[in-house]
Amino acid sequence: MIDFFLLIPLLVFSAFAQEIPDYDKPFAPIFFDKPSYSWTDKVKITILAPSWNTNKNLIDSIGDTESHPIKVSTSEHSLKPYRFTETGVNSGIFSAEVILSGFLHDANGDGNFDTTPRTTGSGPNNGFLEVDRDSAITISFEFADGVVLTESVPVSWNVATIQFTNEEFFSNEQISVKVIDVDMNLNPEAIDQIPIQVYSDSDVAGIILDATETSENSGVFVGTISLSQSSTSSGNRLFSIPGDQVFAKYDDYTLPKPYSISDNIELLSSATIDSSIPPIERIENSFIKLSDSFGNELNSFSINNQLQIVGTITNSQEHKQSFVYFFQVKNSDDSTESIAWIRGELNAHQTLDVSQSWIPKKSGDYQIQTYVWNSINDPTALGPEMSTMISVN
Ligand SMILES: [Ca+2]
Ligand SMILES: [Ca+2]
Ligand SMILES: [Ca+2]
Ligand SMILES: [Ca+2]
Repeated sequence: MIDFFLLIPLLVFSAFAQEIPDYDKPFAPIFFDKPSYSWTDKVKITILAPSWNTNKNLIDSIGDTESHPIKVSTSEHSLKPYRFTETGVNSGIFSAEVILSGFLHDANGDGNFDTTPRTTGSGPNNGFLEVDRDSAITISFEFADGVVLTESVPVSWNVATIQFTNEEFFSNEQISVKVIDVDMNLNPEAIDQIPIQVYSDSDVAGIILDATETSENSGVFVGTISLSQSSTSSGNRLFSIPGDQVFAKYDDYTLPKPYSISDNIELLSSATIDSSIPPIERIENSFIKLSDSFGNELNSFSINNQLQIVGTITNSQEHKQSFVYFFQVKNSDDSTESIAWIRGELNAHQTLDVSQSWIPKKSGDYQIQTYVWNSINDPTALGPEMSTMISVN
């Protein structure tokens, strides 16, 4: 029963459209698959024309006759007659495709044109049509004698967007950047590529990455790189160390009004690179050793005798690390008797002995502590704290 009720209005609608066009409220059964197009897009057009379904058992065609032609045109170029074919033997719906072929233009700034403008084809899927940057595609169909249906859709360029997939990456992660520029879908039936410059604070020249279209007709481009802390940039590998900003730059040479056709703009995205090693594991802080000024290990301690507090630190990372190393002595009241620090930088995997002298002035028990921070102003611990107790007589 439900099917029956749905069928009735459709038949009435079709009959109305076929016989008595209402010119105050024009019947325009021509549809485009997008509200606007770029200069090298594929345009899919659908026309509802049930009265042209002349054979319920065959795929019918429309538009390819001299008496009732379909014209696909811009203000400068046109394809006529252009054949549309029925989507099913009894659908009454007709469709066709036209690929826009743009105009001569260098779309990526390399000095060469990237398009092959041409106007050719007779439908339903083989047509190419030249278009300008600011244009429109118009379909006109002599639907019945003296009744011409038309529908237009705008063509323009678009400002691209560029973005890293995250705001922050770990240094051992793959890093992806995405550019959306539908104007660079230069061939809607093949995967296109665009160049993106990717660089870091540590390598400002960086690399040129070929970003690949996600599908034949998407206009969305993704490129992926890896980072190295120890090797120079090459291919899809960028030299960058934790703490760097990385940047991706895309030049859009296909800009809409009010830009001129020859303008280009630079679009930039940035992200932060964080070490994949947690801060507390970046520097290995070894046990404290206590010695006299000749380096001999001490087991007993007495007033007014200088002792050396000796620590050993190792950089666990593939890159340089600056640090501040603290020596602190506390008495049995937990008050600080002495504090000193050393500022420095460790190369990748470098081990360093650090020492500080101290002369006990009073007998008693003392706690000696060492710890390592990122900097005086950034008390992020880069390694575990070490502690030992001594008795001074
Ligand atoms: Ca048919
Ligand atoms: Ca070019
Ligand atoms: Ca493409
Ligand atoms: Ca563009």
